[in-house]
Amino acid sequence: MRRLRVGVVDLVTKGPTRALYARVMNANLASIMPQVVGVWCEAEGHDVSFVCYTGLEHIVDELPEQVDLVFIGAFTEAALLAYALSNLFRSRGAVTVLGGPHARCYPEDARKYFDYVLGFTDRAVIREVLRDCAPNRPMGLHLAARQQPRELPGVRERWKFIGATLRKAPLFKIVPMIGSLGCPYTCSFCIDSVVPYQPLDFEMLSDDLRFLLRRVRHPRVGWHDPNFGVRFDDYLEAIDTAVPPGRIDFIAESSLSLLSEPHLQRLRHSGFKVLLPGVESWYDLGNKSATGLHTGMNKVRQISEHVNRILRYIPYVQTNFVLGLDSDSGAEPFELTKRFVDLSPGAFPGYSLLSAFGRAAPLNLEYQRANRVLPFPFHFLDNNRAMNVRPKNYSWRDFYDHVIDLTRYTFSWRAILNRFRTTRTVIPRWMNVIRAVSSEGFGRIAYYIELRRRLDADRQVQRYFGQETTELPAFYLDQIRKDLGPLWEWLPEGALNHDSYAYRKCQEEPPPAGVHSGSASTLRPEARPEASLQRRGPSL
Ligand code: B12
Ligand code: SF4
Repeated sequence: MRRLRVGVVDLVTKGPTRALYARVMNANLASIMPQVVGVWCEAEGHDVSFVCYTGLEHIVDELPEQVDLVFIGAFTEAALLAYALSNLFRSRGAVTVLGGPHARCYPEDARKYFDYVLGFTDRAVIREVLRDCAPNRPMGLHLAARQQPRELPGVRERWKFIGATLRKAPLFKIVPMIGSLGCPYTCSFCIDSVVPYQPLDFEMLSDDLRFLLRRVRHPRVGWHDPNFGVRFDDYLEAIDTAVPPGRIDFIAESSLSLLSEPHLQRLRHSGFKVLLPGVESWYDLGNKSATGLHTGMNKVRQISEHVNRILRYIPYVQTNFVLGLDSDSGAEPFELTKRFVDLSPGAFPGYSLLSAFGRAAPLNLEYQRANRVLPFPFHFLDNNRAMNVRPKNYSWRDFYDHVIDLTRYTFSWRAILNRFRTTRTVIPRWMNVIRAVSSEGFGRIAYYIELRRRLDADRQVQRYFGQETTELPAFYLDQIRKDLGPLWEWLPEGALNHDSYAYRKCQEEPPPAGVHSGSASTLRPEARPEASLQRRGPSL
């Protein structure tokens, strides 16, 4: 095989930025898989240039002038940036590959702009792409392994790329690690609800932690496991055998049902400093939060006690909620969340607007069948800047009134002060304040208020939200142009629009004959000819 010049780009932002938060945090949001891809490409004998794009670099200057193959990892919010970059690299003669959440959720769309679009990715898939390395245009190949990889290179092997990324984090540096894939729970809105739980090699994990202790004075590790702690004892054993208490700080996302008091004691002992449990809803998903049949105010009391208990062991807790679920109606869910803010003043509430990321979750099919999905450009699909599912039990105006009210309550000076007083340690205290007064708190309030004003006054916005038109209001178009900066020029034609019903259409159509097939036996080509997608006419 020819020795290739390979570029790997990890996009952790949706465009160039100078924001203070981005300077401090973005490098800490780096993904694991682009680093893995870098390791696998080198192991196959190729030259790799790696860049984690945090929005501060001149992305194009970071890679060599001539690259044969460029892998880009992107969330959907960064899809337009990824499309623009692909266009740019293709213009210089490179073959381009997209992987990551956007590729998994919107492969039909991504194929228009990339030569390869990857779903589940293991070493065989990467090897196949390297071997093939050909332009596939106008429609790229969609390749995916049958399941999540059984093993991934650990910190030791990824260190070269981790180190380069963390040099961009000026204040604190978070090393990304993972010990499991998939999840045993079945929350219907989640991408992992249909992916079986699978632990990775715990011995390698211990070895990686020892390696890290030799490299960094006081490491911080962010676990990227979809649901940390499912095989709790094995997992903690692997950590405790390698890490003397207090030598590494850990951050993890874990469901409340896994955070019993004995588990919390153990987590504290092992150095866990930040936990992000999902509450999601006061009326749904009781099994995940271990509240069984309790709903409404009963659930608020129960969860709030639980969260306060967690805070006695763990200094920083973010509780995640989804706003606009079908189980919600009227003011009550929002009022209940306000009560939770009062009863658990030390927790930082993270709010996500209900979002359907293409084919991410089984529930998305229902939204598409009910014609409830709005075609917001990918750029806004970050759980906040747009809600692309029409709420079942609210008008848009009512919904945003409630969202504004709740966000104001949560980030009122009274709540900020309560949070400050109740939080015992210094960094978490100030972290809460910074998040509240920055784009996440105050910034979102201002954004939602402006949007709400437009729901009354801007005819384009009204018609778009009312699903009378799919023509993008200038309000949104201007934001994309501004956010992409110089890369706007490279945005391929058509990239602002996507078929937001592609998932449903694929499910309804019989598999097309003669679908191109990848050559490796592990590959599951999921390509569907574009013609069959387009035959069904406009999306709304
Ligand atoms: C850990 C995690 C985070 C971490 C780490 C983020 C990161 N950069 O990796 C943190 C907390 C920082 C985070 C933040 C956000 N997240 Co998040 N996160 C996850 C989570 C729980 C696990 C993802 C993971 O690492 N899995 C392990 C890897 C190995 O598996 P995988 O993701 O399935 O990837 C496979 C393939 O896609 C492929 N692959 C993945 N990346 C790449 C890259 C390349 C180049 C290639 C070739 C292949 C490839 O290989 C893997 C093996 O098969 C998922 C939910 C979930 N349950 O999966 C959400 C998820 C990915 N996050 C999501 C979102 C929306 C966000 C935020 C926008 C939330 C917000 N409002 O702030 C931010 C965006 C941050 C950013 N831009 O970097 C969505 C993404 C939906 C989408 N289509 O964009 C998900 C799916 C959750 C959901 N809502 O359903 N997140
Ligand atoms: S517990 Fe978390 S990771 Fe697991 S299915 Fe539910 S939302 Fe997804």
